[in-house]
Amino acid sequence: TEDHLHQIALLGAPIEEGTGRRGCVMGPAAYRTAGLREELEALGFDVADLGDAQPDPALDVPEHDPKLKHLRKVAGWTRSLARHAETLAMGPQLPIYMGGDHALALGTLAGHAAAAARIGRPLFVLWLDAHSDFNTFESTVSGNLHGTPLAFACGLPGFDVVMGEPLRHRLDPANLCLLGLRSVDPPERQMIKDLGVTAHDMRAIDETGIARLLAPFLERCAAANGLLHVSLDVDFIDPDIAPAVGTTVPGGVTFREAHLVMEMLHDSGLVTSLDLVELNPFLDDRGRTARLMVDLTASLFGRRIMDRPTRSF
Ligand code: HAR
Ligand code: MN
Ligand code: MN
Ligand code: MN
Repeated sequence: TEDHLHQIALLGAPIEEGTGRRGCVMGPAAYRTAGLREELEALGFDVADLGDAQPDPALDVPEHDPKLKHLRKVAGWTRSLARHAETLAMGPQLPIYMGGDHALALGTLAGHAAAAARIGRPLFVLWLDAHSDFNTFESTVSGNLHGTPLAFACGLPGFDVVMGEPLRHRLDPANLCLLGLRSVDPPERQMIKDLGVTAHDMRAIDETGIARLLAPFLERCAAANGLLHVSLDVDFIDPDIAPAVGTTVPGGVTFREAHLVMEMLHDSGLVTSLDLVELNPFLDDRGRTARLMVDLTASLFGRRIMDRPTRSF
């Protein structure tokens, strides 16, 4: 299509304070080592590596909160990434955020929601994850803030301290789709139900097939002329083939299911931004998870086995 993006910007977001475990700080370097830029260039894209973002100081936020781990650091990252994301979303490049743990989505979702409001198109979000990441500051038991970005983005109360002001633009829960779930906390389950969020767990994938679950969401996004932000958590994929993540959950999607999602996303022509999150290279097995994430990204940007008509979802 006319507004199809041929330019990609890579932005590193080496945040690891949202998890209970160190190592995600090495994520952006691992994507570079695994050749993310080169693979995208081989697909014909003009790729600019913008280097790594830095967190804001966020000195108004308490450094030590008894319940919420590294709140100041996470707030600083959120503010910085929200700004970067809003700017990138208004420009000609399609941004890929190289994490970094999933708390980086507090920032990217805020930024892309703000940009969508400026552009005047609805923001849709596809959340590929074993976890629902729908905890609030009230409901979180672990205090790990990578478990909160969707609750924050949907405008649930209690998060004002993160931005230092109320969230300006929230994500409409009707435009959100969670896929790959197999670890959902009871309060998250209730929140998802109350908000009417589309959430497909692994059982639904087993029974229905991943393509049949994804297609209606893409149709809705296309019909609404939506912008589509994809957030790919490493633990979406089965830990047998993607071990480099701190929060492995058995029973994840297969190699082909993951690639099929990416291939359908490519064919849809809808994706306007992408998070690659939770890669912990310290836990990897000879770089295989980093390479798998690069290969999945390549599928999303058009690497294919055989030619297909576009919009075949
Ligand atoms: N629900 C749990 C919590 O809030 C686990 C969250 C883990 N999240 C991620 N990202 N690894 O999806 O603590
Ligand atoms: Mn073009
Ligand atoms: Mn996650
Ligand atoms: Mn997860």
